[in-house]
Amino acid sequence: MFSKLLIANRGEIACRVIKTAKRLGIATVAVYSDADRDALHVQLADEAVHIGPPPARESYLLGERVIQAALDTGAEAIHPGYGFLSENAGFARACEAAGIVFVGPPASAIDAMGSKSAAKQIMEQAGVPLVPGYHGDDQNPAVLKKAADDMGYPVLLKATAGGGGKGMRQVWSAGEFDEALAAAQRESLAAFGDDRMLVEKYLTKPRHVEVQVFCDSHGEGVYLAERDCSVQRRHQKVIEEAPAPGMTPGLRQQMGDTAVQAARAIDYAGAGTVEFLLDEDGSFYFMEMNTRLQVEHPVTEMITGQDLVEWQLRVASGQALPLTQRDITLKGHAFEARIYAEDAANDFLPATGTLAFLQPPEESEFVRVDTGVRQGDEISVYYDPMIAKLIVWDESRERALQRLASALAEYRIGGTVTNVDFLYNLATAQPFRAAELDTGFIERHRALIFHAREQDIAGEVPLAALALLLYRRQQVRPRACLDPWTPWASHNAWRLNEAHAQHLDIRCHDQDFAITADWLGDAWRIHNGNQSTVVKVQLEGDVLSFEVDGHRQRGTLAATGDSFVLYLAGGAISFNEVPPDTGETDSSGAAGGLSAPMNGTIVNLLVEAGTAVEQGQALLVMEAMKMEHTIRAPAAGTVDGFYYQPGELVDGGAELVNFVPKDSP
Ligand code: MV4
Repeated sequence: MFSKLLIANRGEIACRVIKTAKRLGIATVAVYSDADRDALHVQLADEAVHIGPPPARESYLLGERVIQAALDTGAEAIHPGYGFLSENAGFARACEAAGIVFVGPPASAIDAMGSKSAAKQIMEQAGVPLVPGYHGDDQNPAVLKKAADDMGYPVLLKATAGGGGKGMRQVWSAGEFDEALAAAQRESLAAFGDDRMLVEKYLTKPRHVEVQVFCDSHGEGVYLAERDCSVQRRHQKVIEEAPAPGMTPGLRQQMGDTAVQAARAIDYAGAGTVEFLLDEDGSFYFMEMNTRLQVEHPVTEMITGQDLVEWQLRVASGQALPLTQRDITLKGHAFEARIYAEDAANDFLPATGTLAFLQPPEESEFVRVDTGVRQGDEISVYYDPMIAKLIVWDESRERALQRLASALAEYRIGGTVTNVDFLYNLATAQPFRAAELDTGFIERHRALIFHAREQDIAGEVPLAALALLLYRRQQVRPRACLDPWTPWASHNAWRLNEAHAQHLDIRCHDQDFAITADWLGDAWRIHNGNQSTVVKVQLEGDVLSFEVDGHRQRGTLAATGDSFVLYLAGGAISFNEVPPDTGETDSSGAAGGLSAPMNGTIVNLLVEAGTAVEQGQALLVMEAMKMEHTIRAPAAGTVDGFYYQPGELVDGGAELVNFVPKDSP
């Protein structure tokens, strides 16, 4: 076994690999970019090597720097995690050439699976079932049309050079084939520089079921059951589970043996995943093989009781597989939900910001949180905005799903927008509970999943106001006051000849509430308009215990700047104090500058300073989260100037443009 391992990755997977390495007594070396100088994976590793500026292409993707770091620190092996260099055959070869073990499959296996169409041809020769279709080199439209007619409609046109859902087009009848083919070829040529097509029978409600395989260097290969990853959005997995609902032992063995057969076809070693499309009639077809440890591997670990990173390290060091096929037993059911800083209500726009408040659910034998961030960390613009993977297990799917819903309800994150509410809606949607899974699930149940939580504003605002009031008092707790009885130290709003009343103006969901809180001696009467509520409250640390008419509940207040989120049993309520009206223009850009929606880089200024512009006219382009954002004029007016030049980094909220509306005085 290795004595020192370098992890060529960052975030949760780097932390996860380090955890297993430590447990095995293996010293660990992390690599980090400027943006990750204080990251959790750097803190967890025994050593760490700086490898470059934040952009991955200038740091984590520079194989030679990673290898040099391993050589400089005496690491005998490199674990690539997933993404980055994990499926880069050239990097695997470079490790080998440097005398360093690449914890993964042979470079030849990575190459073999790198091209989707070549992979299909290899699998076809190995007797692995493919979706009925035409994968030939003859691209004569008449040949493609005949193949479609022979297999029957609907068919799916797939760009040979495509993948991950890109370059696919459904054709529902012979009459529309020619036009669809021409369009698909044009799109493929534009996207991939290659217009070759394959034609497949279109499976209208398939499931994405993938099999975890493991092969050692002694010719042994096993499968560790399957995972259902059908719930995807734009080909990104959202929630994964193991085992696949409705799987029978017979079908599991059939798919497992086929997956191992696929691995053997390319002399595989290490952890691999064979992805299948599972049709409604139980037939299954090879889709692709991933030559890395998958993001969702923890659900397999939870039902098999195996540590797949330990298996990887043992196999990479030449050991035999820890278990034979008959030794692998399954117990219970597991789910994984990917917690992201993204705005589900805004087409999942990636979000950035500081994790000013981060309170994951408590971990136990039932709940596991794999994360690479801590409270106070920044969600960077340079990398995938994953906050954590929430993994749950229990003895049945129903109980595991209940745990998932509870754990999501307890996941408290303040400072950036997240997809937690979206995941909660998904996990509690009746069709999901009924395991009515197929790759179209999210699209089909949009209304169920994308609804905003019914907010009981009237019931929650009084609690929010009280939480704020107590929070404020905590903030002004007297410093080492010499006289504990001084009236200045009292916080019960006592006033001479006046009721003990406190006033708060809070804004919640664009509504303003003028709240008065009267201290009654053992409780508060909260006046909200013509409603009043008597609330008993206790503050223990950052946990508030409320009681209203005998109903008691706990809440946690997250303060991020002058914004607040009160997390209650039934959900969260966001609010802030209404700023006093100082007569200044608001910062929404109606006057003064326009602010950056998130951290990013200025790409291009589209107008000259001093230019008169129309409302909606594009003024500049910035890049963030690998996406371009156009900043537009909020009204007709004049651009007096820009505060940043192309290439400059800007923080979220920074004013970018000095804009003067047309009708301003
Ligand atoms: C299909 C299909 C239906 N019929 N092939 C999407 C990306 C790539 N992995 C293959 N994909 C599909 N191929 C045939 N003949 C439906 C999909 C598909 C899909 C597959 C797995 C997971 C999610 C998906 C989402 C949309 C479409």
